[in-house]
Amino acid sequence: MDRNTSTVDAVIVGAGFAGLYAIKKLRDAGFRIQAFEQGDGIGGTWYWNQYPGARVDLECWDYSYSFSPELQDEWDWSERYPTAQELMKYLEHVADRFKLREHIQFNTRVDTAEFDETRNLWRIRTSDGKTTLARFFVPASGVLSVPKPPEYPGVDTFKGEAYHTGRWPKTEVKFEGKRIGVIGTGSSGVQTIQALAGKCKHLTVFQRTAVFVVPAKNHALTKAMRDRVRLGYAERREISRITRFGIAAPMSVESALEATPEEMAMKYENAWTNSQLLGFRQCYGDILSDDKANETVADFIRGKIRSIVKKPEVAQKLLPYGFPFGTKRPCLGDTYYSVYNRDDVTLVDLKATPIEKFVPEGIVTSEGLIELDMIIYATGYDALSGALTRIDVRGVGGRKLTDKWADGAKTYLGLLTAGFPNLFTVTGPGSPGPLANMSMSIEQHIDWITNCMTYMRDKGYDRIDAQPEFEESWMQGVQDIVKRTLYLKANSWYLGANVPGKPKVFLPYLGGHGTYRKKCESVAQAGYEGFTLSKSTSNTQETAGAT
Ligand code: NA7
Repeated sequence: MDRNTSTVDAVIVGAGFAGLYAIKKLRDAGFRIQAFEQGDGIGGTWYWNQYPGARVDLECWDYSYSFSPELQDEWDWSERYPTAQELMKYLEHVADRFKLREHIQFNTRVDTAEFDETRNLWRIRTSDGKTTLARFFVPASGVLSVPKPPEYPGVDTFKGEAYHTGRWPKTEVKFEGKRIGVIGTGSSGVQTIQALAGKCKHLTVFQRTAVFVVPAKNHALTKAMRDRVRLGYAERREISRITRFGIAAPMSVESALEATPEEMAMKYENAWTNSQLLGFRQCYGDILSDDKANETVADFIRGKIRSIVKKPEVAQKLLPYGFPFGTKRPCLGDTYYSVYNRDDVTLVDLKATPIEKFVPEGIVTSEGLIELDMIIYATGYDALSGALTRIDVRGVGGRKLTDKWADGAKTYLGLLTAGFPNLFTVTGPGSPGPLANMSMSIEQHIDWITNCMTYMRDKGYDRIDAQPEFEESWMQGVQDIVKRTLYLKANSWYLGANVPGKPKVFLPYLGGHGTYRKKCESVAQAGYEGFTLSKSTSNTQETAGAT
């Protein structure tokens, strides 16, 4: 073997929430591991998304690791919804506390991964020109990590500053005295807009689809608040593991259609006042499955928008229509709607006045040139499958992953894709991933993967692959579940609808985090039902669950 080639048990991609936990778990289980991270620091999503106002939209108690009670006890969150900077500090602390950095090679991109069928090894080539041979390949590269650029003529001709929220520069960006345009009004856009209003000469928001923004009610945390949560923390985490969204939030089973107007008004007012991401969806059991029930929430929030935004013509543009509430991830924001009462903020409704082109001075819409000094793209991501398909992955018979997934990503259980043995997808297509608490989803996946690899090592297996018929049936199940909901009515990133040319297939499993966890556990207990495990040396093969 030459100097440029090394061998490990597992290559991990990424040093965010998932990558760090994968490093810890696999190393502690005795595997030799090597992690590669494209950035020059820890943090993953939070490393790249340092844009103004960037915060997580789940409470810190839930969006954090649960694997270590000591970590939980020693880390003091300062706010209900921590900033990207605080989340980076937390992840850096985790990396130091558990001595994870020594396993990470920074500033290194994984370019290709090719499965060697004769030896059951992945041959992984990185941007430093080196090759690593690994029994297992664990891309923990994130579900929202490949920024999606805007698709307009002349984008590159703009002569001012231009940034994507998902690739925010590490150097200071100055806003004072500048005319800034923000394209996109998803979570990233909403947070950026709130942070920049009043901090620049003029802010122009280019809105393609009006979103539902519910109050964040972010606040600083006191010691008393932290102590109160810590008292019941273990139980809170246990409950989270069996719930639909991976959060200990009680979900109603009542129908909105059977509620009296007074009762409904009271519940919605309460959800608005004591808001959190799931607040409205908690009120009734049919919000995400019945159009009429959903419309009651949508209508309530539209009423709030009308009452906050003073100019009726602006309020009208901000009213979300055309997709049910909750089928695009709702955004959190305390000042979002009132920002539009400022004279130095302009809303451009791209449905009425579309962008025609970019020019050196700014953006030309159907109503003329808007001169800008800076453009911020808050245009989202090639979600779920994007990070993995950016790597040139070739499985059995040299088949390209991009060819296999040309009509939509497919996996069995969201964990392996048939024909690509020993490649574990973390919180990717076919798993609940972003439709549940991401940190919970990550821990559940990495725990399962570690147990599976340990089982294989103990039994002497060196290859695991998903059986195609189990994969088909799992993905069919994913589609069957979503058809019973309203999610297909929105052009969301869950569906790949935000990326031109991407197949429109709903990728996350909607059956709930708790149900999914049980399914994964029962598959493992049944000797990895639906997977084929084999040993290259003795040529033994065991097919669990073959029909
Ligand atoms: P999102 O939620 O995908 O939002 C992207 C926004 O950018 C959304 O408003 C899009 O409008 C808009 N967009 C995308 N392409 C264009 C073009 N070409 N022109 C105009 N507007 C465009 O990404 P975020 O980064 O905000 O949030 C991602 C997740 O991170 C979020 O769900 C949370 O989980 C955290 P559209 O709605 O597609 O019409």
